[in-house]
Amino acid sequence: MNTSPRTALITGATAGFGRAAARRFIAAGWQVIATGRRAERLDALRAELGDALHPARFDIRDEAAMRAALDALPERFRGIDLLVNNAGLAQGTQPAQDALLSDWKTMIDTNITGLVTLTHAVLPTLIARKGALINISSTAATYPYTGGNAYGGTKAFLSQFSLNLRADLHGTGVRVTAIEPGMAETEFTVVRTHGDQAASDRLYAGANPMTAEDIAEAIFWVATLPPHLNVNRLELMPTSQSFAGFQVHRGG
Ligand code: NDP
Ligand code: 8X3
Repeated sequence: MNTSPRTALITGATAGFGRAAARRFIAAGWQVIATGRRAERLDALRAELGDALHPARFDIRDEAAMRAALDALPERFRGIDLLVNNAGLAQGTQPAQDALLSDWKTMIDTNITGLVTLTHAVLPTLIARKGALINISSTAATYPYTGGNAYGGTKAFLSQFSLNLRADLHGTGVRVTAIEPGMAETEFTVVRTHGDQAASDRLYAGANPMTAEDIAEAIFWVATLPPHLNVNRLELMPTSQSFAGFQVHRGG
């Protein structure tokens, strides 16, 4: 990365980690291209953060819209030093045998296909600028749980994709990191449950989960390390969360 990188493209900046990261980077003097589908959220962020923020509204599953948004970047936002692949979601909490195939396809299209499409488009710029790529994976990439099924699969892809990118980008100076958070309170669970705010409130109640700002700080720390340092993967959990044992079914 250049010694003073200036422009970050942060996907999924209309909520949660992405919005907190946009605020964190702009507070530190960066420019941010903020993406997401909700125009009113992007407009509000632009009003809050000023002209250091360029809103780019597109659905990450829509390749033509993504390419149009990249083509339409104002000149001063074109030199992307940092891509934060954050946009993503879980859909459903049911075990695989009860899950909706449409939910699985939504997660794969968003968390994998959209993400690799954008990464492929931005890589030449990152290489030219010796930039950095931060992928927001999850503890679900490593630790299976009932109902994690396709979501965990998409995040495992992302963690492994990150390590393989490191190998391919060897010698280019481009840094690649997978950040793997555990439980953090954002809109994630409302989205996962198709709008059940009460279920989201129950999950986080009394658990003292991580916050969007915690993860934004981790993203910012990784991005601003000296250029000779690469964090390959960074796993974070709230202190209140840890590991359970294997489950055993008895009785045939
Ligand atoms: P939020 O639901 O709060 O934010 C998700 C963001 O992703 C929104 O800005 C949303 O924007 C964007 N997004 C979702 N789908 C699309 C799409 N099709 N096109 C464009 N943007 C999209 O969740 P978080 O901030 O918690 O999640 C951010 C990332 O962190 C995700 O990849 C998630 O899997 C991961 N993560 C979350 C954890 C948690 O416990 N919260 C833990 C570990 C990882 P919009 O709806 O406006 O399009
Ligand atoms: C989100 C964390 O545990 O809900 O990636 O899968 S978890």
